[in-house]
Amino acid sequence: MLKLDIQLGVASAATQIEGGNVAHTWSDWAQKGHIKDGASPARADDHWKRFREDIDLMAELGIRVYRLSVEWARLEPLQGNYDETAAARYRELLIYMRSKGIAPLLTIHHFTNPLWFEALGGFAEPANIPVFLTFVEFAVKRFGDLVSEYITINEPNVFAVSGYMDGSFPPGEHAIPRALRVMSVMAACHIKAYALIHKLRREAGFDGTKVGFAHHGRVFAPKSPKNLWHRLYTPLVARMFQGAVARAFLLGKFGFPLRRYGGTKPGEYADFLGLNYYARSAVSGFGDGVFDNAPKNDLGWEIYPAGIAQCAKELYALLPRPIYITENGTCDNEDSFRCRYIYEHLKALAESGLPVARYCHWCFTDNFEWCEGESARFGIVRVDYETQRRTVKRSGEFYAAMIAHQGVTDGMFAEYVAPQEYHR
Ligand code: IFM
Repeated sequence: MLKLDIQLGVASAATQIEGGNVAHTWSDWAQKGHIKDGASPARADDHWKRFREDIDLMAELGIRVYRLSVEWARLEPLQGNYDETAAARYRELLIYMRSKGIAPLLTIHHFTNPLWFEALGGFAEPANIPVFLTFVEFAVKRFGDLVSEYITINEPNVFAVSGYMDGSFPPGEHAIPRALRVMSVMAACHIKAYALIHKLRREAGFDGTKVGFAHHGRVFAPKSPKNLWHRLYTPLVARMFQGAVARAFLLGKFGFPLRRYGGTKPGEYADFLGLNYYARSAVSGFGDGVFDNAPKNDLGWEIYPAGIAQCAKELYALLPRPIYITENGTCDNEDSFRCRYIYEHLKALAESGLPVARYCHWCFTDNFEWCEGESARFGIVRVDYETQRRTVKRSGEFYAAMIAHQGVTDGMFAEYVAPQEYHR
């Protein structure tokens, strides 16, 4: 029996599930033909209209915590021009989930910018820090009575590297200094948003506020341990991709290769450590690699369960706070190894001795997976995009059973985990 003292929830992001024509960077990116299967976030899971059905399904599976995000471009379609009807709909969603006993963990920024913000230079422009904060203030004023836990920004390193270094995300740039500047500006946004959210909720008479960010952590290892260059590159890549970002966001310390913007000060800027963990990278230079014989998911990412505890430990060494796994999951289009994946990652956490309070599985429903479109399935609930029919997968049944039993019984292990194997 694997006993779990970890609250099990699920995660999602607005652009990936809501659907609808919204003037943001990802609808624009899709229109420009950058999505591999030609999909668009305009379809996704139609969750904007079907949220009750999705929340009902979560409640049926016993889920009690849901990490969701708001779509900035929907709430502020033009700068300073807020859509109160959209805000009212998010309130309906939040009220509905709370009525089903599901607590929200609300992400304010998850990869997508309104087009007007992008035109101002987005997060590459330090002058835009107050623009982001104005939106944070709007969100907390509208939803603060319903939400006590916030993630300011999701995966700033992935956002910056994919958008400004490898060019796979909008705006599709290829310049390392720009990527570093974006991470630095986002860190300033987070630090200021951390203080602002606490202040606004305190002034409104609410307590229990918790604020953090969702860090994308990977394990980096030299592709060939005998190769000197691989060994030298490994700590450098780890620092540039994640180590420096974590220090900046959590502690307000800006060392190489980041810079301080916005007059922030060193301090402690997280009430929990949010970690999104997926894979290990084999390092042979800049860029992403995989080990030859490693188990891999359907996108070719290595499956390396021990890494989730390793990354959590690194964050905890920087700032000892309760750990929230804000994402962990895998692209398994046939749902043929997801139960084993979940089991092994949770086991690594349970055995780590770290204070892991929460685990939000990515994702609840299959959804629009950015550049991969609809063809990469991460959900424990299958979505037929044509009919929008939802079907709980075997991994969804397993997840519900883990919640009901607060762990994995020997019978569950034999039924769901033991028969599954990873591809190589
Ligand atoms: O779908 C994404 C999510 O938006 C951010 N973290 C990684 C997930 C899987 O790629």
